Amino acid sequence: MQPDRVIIHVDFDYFYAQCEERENPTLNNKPVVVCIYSGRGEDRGAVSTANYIARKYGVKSGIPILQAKRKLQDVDAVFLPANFNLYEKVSESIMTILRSYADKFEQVGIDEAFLDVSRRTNASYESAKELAQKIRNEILEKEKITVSIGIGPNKLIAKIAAGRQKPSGLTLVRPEEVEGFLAPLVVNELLGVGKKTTVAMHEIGINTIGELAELDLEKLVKRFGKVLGIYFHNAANGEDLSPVQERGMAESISRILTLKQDTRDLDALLEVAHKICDDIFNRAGELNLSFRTIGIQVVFHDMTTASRAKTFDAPVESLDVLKNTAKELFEKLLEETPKEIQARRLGVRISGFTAGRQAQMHITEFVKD
Ligand code: DCP
Ligand code: CA
Ligand code: CA
Repeated sequence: MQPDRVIIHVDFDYFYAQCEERENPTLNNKPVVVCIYSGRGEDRGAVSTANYIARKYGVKSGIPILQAKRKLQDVDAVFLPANFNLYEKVSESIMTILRSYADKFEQVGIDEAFLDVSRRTNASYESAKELAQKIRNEILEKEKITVSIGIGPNKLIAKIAAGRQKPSGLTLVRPEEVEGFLAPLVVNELLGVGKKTTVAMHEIGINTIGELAELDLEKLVKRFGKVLGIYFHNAANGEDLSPVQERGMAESISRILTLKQDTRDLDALLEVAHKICDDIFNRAGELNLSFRTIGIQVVFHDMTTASRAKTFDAPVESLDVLKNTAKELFEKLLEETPKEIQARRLGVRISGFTAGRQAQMHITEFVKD
């Protein structure tokens, strides 16, 4: 049997919007909406996230910017374009703080992480709670960002707990409380239960995690297949053995952008592609990664996609090589697609990483056990 574990999950509150508030105090007490503009005309694009004041008006991630503007038309709201460099910088600083509190650490995306604190707390939930408060205070003091924290016997419970009392929440679920904690929650609180699965579960009369937990495993397997059926059964019963583990080096760095208009003009494509090249080359430099593979990707106006790549024997050292290779690849790709098909979006990707000296040191630093 696995020894008792204590896992902490941390999720930063309304993260992109909170970064903007931190940088600009005049935003205080106003609805703040962070937007990802598509570049195809004013106000076209989607809401990335919004602060909690804006959420009261129904603004949330993923809705069109225009819809958000309508919802907030009578109030003094602020709409800002996403500034990813800022969010990445803040995220990195907070992750460094979090890592220092963990026996084992796992970052998930830009604003979440798991900390296995079993050893340093002696598997005590009381000391885990104190630790969580310390973590929260340090992040607030040093980075001026509020986070929500969940504590539980595994990653599944810790993550659900962190989402229960946002913002600035701290939710503790001891092993003996797991069943009662999960039972009343709706099934889509479980990771992997999306819209379709929720509907499928409603069809067999399942609404809550408690109901799912009581359902015969055989019935679940019949309906969802062996792998998913067993997963749902275990998850609904609060069981999750997955370890907290440091994620390896990124496999690739890429960016994709939408063209101002559909085109197959090479210069128009390269204008955007070179911007992306600058970006990803810098990012690889920051991470001290050398790459050997350069790839391009195009989404055409009919939503078909195509990609091409080239791998070098030795690491690519210069931005010029990256840009020239991207150019070659786009040229070839255009030649090989029918004349009437126009490009709409394009991306550049680098991969085949080898770590520079500094990055290697960084990686061994992570291995604490
Ligand atoms: N994000 C995005 N588009 C989405 C969802 C999220 O661009 N459809 C970005 C913006 C968010 C960040 O990812 O700030 C983190 O996503 P979360 O789902 O954790 O949402 P928030 O941190 O914004 O809010 P919450 O306080 O609910 O965690
Ligand atoms: Ca968040
Ligand atoms: Ca998140």
